[in-house]
Amino acid sequence: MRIRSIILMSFFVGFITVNSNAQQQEKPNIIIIMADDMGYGDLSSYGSKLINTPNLDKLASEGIKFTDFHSNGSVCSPTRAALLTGKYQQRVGIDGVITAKNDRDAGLEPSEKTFAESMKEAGYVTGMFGKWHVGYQTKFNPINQGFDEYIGYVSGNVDYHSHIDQEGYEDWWTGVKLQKETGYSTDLITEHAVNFISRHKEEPFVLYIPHEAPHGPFQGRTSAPERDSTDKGTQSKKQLSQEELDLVYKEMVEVMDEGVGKVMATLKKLNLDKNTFVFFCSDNGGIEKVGSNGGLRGYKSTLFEGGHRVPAIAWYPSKIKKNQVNADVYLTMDLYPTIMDIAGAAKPINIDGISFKNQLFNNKPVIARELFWGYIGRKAMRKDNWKMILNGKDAEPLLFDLKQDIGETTNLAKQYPEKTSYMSEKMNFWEKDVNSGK
Ligand SMILES: [Ca+2]
Repeated sequence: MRIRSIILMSFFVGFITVNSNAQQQEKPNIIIIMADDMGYGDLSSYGSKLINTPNLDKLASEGIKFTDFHSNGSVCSPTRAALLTGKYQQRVGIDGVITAKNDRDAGLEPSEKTFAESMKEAGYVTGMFGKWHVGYQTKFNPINQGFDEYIGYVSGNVDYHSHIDQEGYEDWWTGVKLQKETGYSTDLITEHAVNFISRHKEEPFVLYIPHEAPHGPFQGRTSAPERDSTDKGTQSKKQLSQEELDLVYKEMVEVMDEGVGKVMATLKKLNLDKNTFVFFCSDNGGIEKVGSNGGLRGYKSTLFEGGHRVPAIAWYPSKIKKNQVNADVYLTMDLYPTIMDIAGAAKPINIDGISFKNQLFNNKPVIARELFWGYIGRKAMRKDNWKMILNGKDAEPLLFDLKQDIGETTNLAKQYPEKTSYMSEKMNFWEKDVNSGK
């Protein structure tokens, strides 16, 4: 009887030990890195011949490179609202850019539950360093949306050196307090991210690193500041030649890539690299005058692929097999439920995104979905390889077969009237649905 108890006891002790290790493994660290306005062709691993991005390329070769990942918006604020809430941004009233000039009272409502709030409930410490762009007022600050720590700027872009926004306001915050720092914003963002990882190495963390690069103003590490607080914001005052612009843009992406390398080296040094999921993507497509959208049609702010098909990389060597190329269609809003799923936390309810953990870890086929984009009166829809765009109420419908025509050159709307009318109807229904709560 006694021997039996001892055996039973050792079994339970063993079970508890194993269980506690498993618990630790069940809570991996999560890092989301987001580039700003970086085009589909701006990384070496996505075909850039000009820009060298060895650190992001390494993440891709050690994990998954996505070829059909999309930002929710074709401009900044909408994509960030979708990332934070897991919903189509129209549902939370952020269909367009929250501008430094006209929208100083607007923002993502504090009542919206962000991924940071959900991850906090799941036992994570949460940090964010970089660009917010979903509200200027204190009530909208990241600190009041679930982030334990925040350093960065709340507008769409700041001078990389003076940290002044487009309207001449100081815009560099520690939490809800304006606090000046000296340095190139990309380097400061990296420095704070690395510091956060070091300080929280003993507990599960979520780290959101929304970089400024390579959004304008186009400034490198040694460029002179262009804005001061008396300046009501003429962006990029200094006129750069195309060649100078290309070189500074290259530097901006490469400094960000260097920062990704520092974050990854920190994970390795602290022995966190086996238990950290890292996801990288851009918040919308590249702009017209610099960088590359890799041959896609359109640019930032359009609903052609160049406006929203973006580079994206997933890395988690202990769970994700290396050297994969994934051609499934995902949107930024899918990241929220995915990281909750990876964390083993309860799935958020009433959202539009889906978890793609099983596709990442187990190569399960993705469920077929109809997906939508909208931007100030224009809308687009994706169903399988078909993409439809309505550039305004009375505009001629555009229908493309992306499998044959990724450059969206041949409008097939007249050849496929049934498909065109089905998709038009779906888009109208979607538009009504996402705007119904307002
Ligand atoms: Ca952007």
